[in-house]
Amino acid sequence: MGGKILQKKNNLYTCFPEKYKNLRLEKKKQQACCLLISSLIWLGHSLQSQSSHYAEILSSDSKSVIIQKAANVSPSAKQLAWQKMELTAFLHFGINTFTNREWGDGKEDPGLFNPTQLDTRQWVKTCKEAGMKLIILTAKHHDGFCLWPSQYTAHSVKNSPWKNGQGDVVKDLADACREFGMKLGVYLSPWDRNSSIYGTEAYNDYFVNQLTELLTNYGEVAEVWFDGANGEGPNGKKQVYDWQRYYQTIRKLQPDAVIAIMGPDVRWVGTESGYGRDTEWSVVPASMQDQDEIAAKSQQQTGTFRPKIDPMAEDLGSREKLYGADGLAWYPSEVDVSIRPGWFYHPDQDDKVKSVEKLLDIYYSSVGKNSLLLLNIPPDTRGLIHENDANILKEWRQAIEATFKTNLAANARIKGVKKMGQLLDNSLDTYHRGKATKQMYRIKLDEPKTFNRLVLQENISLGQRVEAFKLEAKVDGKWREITEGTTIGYKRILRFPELTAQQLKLSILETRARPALAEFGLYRSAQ
Ligand code: FUL
Repeated sequence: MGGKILQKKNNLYTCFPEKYKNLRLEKKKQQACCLLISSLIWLGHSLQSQSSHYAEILSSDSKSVIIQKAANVSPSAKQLAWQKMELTAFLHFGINTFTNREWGDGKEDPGLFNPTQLDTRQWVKTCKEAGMKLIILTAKHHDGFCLWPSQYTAHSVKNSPWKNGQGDVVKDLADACREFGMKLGVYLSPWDRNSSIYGTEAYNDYFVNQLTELLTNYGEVAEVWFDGANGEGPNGKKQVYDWQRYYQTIRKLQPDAVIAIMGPDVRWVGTESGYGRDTEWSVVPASMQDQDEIAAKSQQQTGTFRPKIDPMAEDLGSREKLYGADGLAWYPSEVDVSIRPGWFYHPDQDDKVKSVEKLLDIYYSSVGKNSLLLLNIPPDTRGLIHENDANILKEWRQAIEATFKTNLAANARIKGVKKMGQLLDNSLDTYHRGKATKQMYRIKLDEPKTFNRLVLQENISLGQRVEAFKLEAKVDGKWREITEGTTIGYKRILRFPELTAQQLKLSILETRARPALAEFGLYRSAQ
C-alpha cells in the first residue's frame, strides 16, 4: 500500500519536470503564467490590506495613496457588531449611590450598600424597551467598591448587609441580560482609591485578577470600558497601568469584546454632553512615533494597539490630519452622557431627568452623526431605575419608533441603480457602488411625500469614504437645496423643515474612493 502511494507520488514528481520542459519551450506562455501568479499574489495582498483596520503610511506614499489607504481601512468584526448596536446603556451604581456622591474616596463603610428592592430584571427590561442592545455596569468605580464578591478585596458587596453579604450584582445582571437577550459590558475603573497597593506593580496583578474574575465567571462580556482617570491612591502614589497586559487578558478571555476609551477598539467622542461632531471620521491617524515601532506592529497583529489621539480635538480625521500621519486605524466614536446631571443617582435630581426633546436631540447628535450612544441611567437606592427615568425613556423610544417606522422612499425609483434594494432595503449588506468622483442619484418617489428627516448609511465594512453630500428637492417646479453634510459613515441623520416633494437629487460631492452607499431614507418626525 505504502509503496503504491510512493509510486504515485513519484509519478507526480516525475510529471512536473516534463511539463516544465514544455513550458520552457514556450517561453512567452511561461512569462504570462508568472505574471498571472504574481498578479494573483498581489491581489491577495491588496485584498488583505483592504480589509484591515490598520494601515501603515510609508514615507514614499503620495497624498492620494494615503487617502486611498484611509478609504480602505475598515472595522474589525467586533467593531462592526458594536457599531450596529447604535444604542447602549450605562448603569452607574455602587457605594456612591448610598453616600450620594459622584466620586467615593474608598474609605466608605461597605455596610452602607443596602438596596431594598434591587431588581436587575427591571433594569434590563427598561433598557430593552428603550431600544438598548447592551448594558455596561460600573462593576467597580474609582472608590474600589466591587459589585461582585471579589476574592481580592474586602471592599465589596460581600461585606454589605445586602442579601447578608451573599449577593452579587454582576451575576444578577448577567442572568437578567441572558434572559432578555441583552449584551453585558463591564466598567472596571483602573483608578482605585481603596487599594493599599495602588501605585505599585502589585496593583497590576490585582487589576488583572479582578478582570479575570469578571471575564470568566459571568458568561459573555461584549464591552470592557476603561476610564482615563488616574489619580492618587491612599498612599499618595499614582499607578503606571500595564495596559498591554490588561488588553491581552481581555483578548484571551473574551475575544469578541470591544475595549473602549482607554482601549484599542472604541474611542471617547471627547465630551460628556451627548453631542458628537458634524464631521465624524472613524479612521484616524495612528501615530507610532512615541512607541517602539516593532512593538507597535506586533500589537497591531494581536489587536491591542491603541492609537494615541487627542479625543477632544475638533478635527480628528480630515485629509490634512491624515497626510501628517505614519499610520491609520479604524477607531470609532462612542458618545457617553447621563440622563441626569450626575453619573450616579442623587434624589435631588429626580426632577432633573433630561426631557424627551433633549434626549431626541442627543440621539440625532450621536447615532445620527456616526457615533454609538452610551446613555447612563443610574439605578436608585432601592436598586431600581427610577420611575421618572423609565417614563422618559419609554416616551423617547416611542418618538424614535414613530419617526423611523416607515421609509417614505421605500417604493422610490432611483436612476442608475438597478436593484432598488441596494439603497432601500434597510440592510447594510446590500449597497450601491458610486463613482470615485461625483455621483448623483436622481430619486423619484411613488407619490409626493411630506418629510423632514434624511437618513444615509455607508457600507462601512468596506471603509468610510464620503466627505461631502447634499440633498435637493423639486418644490413647486424648482430645484431647492434641502440639506447638506460632510461625513456619513455608519449612519447620518439630518433634520430640516418639513417639505412635500416627489423628485429629489442626492449628490455625493466629495469622496475618498468609490462610495458604497447602503441606505437612503426619508422620514417624517412628529416632533
Ligand atoms: C469619568 C468618571 O470619572 C465619571 O465618574 C464617570 O464614570 C464617567 C463615565 O467617566 O471619567
